[in-house]
Amino acid sequence: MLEFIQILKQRYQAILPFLDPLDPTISEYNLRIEQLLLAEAFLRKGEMLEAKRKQPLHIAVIGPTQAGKSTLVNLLLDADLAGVSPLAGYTVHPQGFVNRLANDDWAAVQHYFGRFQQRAQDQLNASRYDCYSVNPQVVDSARLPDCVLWDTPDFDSIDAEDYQEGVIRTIALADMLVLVLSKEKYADQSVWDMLKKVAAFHQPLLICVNKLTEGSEQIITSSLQEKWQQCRDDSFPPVIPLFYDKQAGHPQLPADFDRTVSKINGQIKHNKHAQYRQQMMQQHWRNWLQPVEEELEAEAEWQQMIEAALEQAAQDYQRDYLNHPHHYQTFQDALVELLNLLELPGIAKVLGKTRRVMTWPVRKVFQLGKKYKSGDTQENVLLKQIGEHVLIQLADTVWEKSEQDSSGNDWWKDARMVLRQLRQPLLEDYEQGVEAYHAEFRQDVEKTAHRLYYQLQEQPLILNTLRATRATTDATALALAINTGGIGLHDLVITPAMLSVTSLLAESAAGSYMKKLEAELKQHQLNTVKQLFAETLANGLNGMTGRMPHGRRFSITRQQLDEAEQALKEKRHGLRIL
Ligand SMILES: Nc1nc2c(ncn2[C@@H]2O[C@H](COP(=O)(O)OP(=O)(O)OP(=O)(O)O)[C@@H](O)[C@H]2O)c(=O)[nH]1
Ligand SMILES: [Mg+2]
Repeated sequence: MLEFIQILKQRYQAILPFLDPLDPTISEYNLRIEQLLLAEAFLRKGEMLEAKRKQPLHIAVIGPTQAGKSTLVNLLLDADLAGVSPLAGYTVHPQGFVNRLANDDWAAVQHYFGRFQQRAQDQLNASRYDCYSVNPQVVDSARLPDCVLWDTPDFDSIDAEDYQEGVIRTIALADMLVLVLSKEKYADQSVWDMLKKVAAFHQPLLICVNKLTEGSEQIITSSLQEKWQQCRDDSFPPVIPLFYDKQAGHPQLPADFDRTVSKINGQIKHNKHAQYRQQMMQQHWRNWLQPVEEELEAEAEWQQMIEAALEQAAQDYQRDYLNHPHHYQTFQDALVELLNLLELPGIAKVLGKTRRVMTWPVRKVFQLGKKYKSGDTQENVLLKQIGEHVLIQLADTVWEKSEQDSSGNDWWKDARMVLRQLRQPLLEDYEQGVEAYHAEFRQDVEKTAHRLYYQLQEQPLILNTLRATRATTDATALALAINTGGIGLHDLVITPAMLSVTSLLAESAAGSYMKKLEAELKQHQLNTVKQLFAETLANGLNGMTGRMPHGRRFSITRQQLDEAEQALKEKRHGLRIL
């Protein structure tokens, strides 16, 4: 699941720059990236908790810039370890400080921070925000329980967006939060936005209001409470006022601070972490995956369109060729071949010629301004037309879809563009495929003739009768009939010479075998043509999605999505056991 969330977040981040700056989806995508950052960190903490080893307490000090976070960290540690400065946005990396823990106790943070690099505190610099430090100097402060105390960057300064991932990672790592507000900053929207965001973590929290002047704490506390109730459902946390100690030069920590912290410590519910994670994931899941679903749906629709177009193409081919009484001639080709095998070459030659002559006018009709190759048979011309028709029809539908597309990911617009580029090479590839098919299928025609011939050899009576048959009409008469248009292609089978052969065959004991062979040849031809469609047209069209501009695609497969959803459900199941 963690991996899936990371991929999803990365895809959103990668797609953002491709969007039009005025596109309203940008703010929506930014929000999702933020939620995914939170989810990723939340899942990381979950992994950490599920590892058998006992984890130390992590406390994160968070707040707007210049609220005095680093100052409070030093105060709690009773040591000046965190950098304090009047420059806004001074702390820009998560920095951990260890109170009474052995190094081994907190070693798991390295794994938790993942791609973030651990550096020495003085090696942290603004050129890389994906770094953090854990100070090796172990302190012994009575103001805190044994823990790692984290100073964090702000979330409201100009550059805050650049280092927000570090803030979120540290917040999710923390078992407890200390929110530092100042008199000036407590009402800032950024504070309440952050509190709303991290509500899903269900961490106990403590609010410290810094830079207070005597007498103002009451008003601020009640204002805080009011604001809290507007943005959070859980109970209002303890508020600790911090007054400035001029003599000491830092705020004064109330004497009972450590007691307040241990009270909050008791509210940590690690056993509910999985449940809270689950709730968060389910709350956003559909929304996060909406553009992914749209992309997958568009892809699935595209697949269906291809399948439907090719199914229609196969039907057209059957209607206009295989089952067409005038156009179908493959089996006659087999019979001509049979005549050759029967050593009736004279008749075979005449019939072969007749066939060629007779297909000429048909070819002429089919040309319709387009130049087909001279060797093209009627079947080839038809197949090429079917291929063209498939591409025209798909391009039209894609164009319509792209005009109506409101999904925001422009899938159909990209598809339209790619299809336009792909159409010509795809068509050329297909036409070559048609010719190759035709040449190769010749072998199947010959095979059929041979099968018929072998069958006849077992029936010498028919064979002899066939051999004895002589063409009763001479070739001149046949040619005359053709030239005067008195004979059609469909009549070929009943030209006198053919008639004697086919009727003899049909009426003989070999008749049903001949019919069976014809049906088989037809079926085989249909399958071969379907395969031709699949290997050329379908392959090319399916491959189109891979050629679409990758930058704007989520490219998450249905399988990845299904597996992630399964993992989400399984977790829920596991929780019931808990
Ligand atoms: N007057 C007054 N100044 C304070 C108090 N607490 C902190 N400061 C000063 O406020 C400035 C900011 O303090 P920091 O602790 O660095 O604040 P921060 O929240 O860590 O700020 P960033 O790291 O920039 O986000 C420093 O100059 C502190 O000395 C206080 O209670 N009163
Ligand atoms: Mg700081």
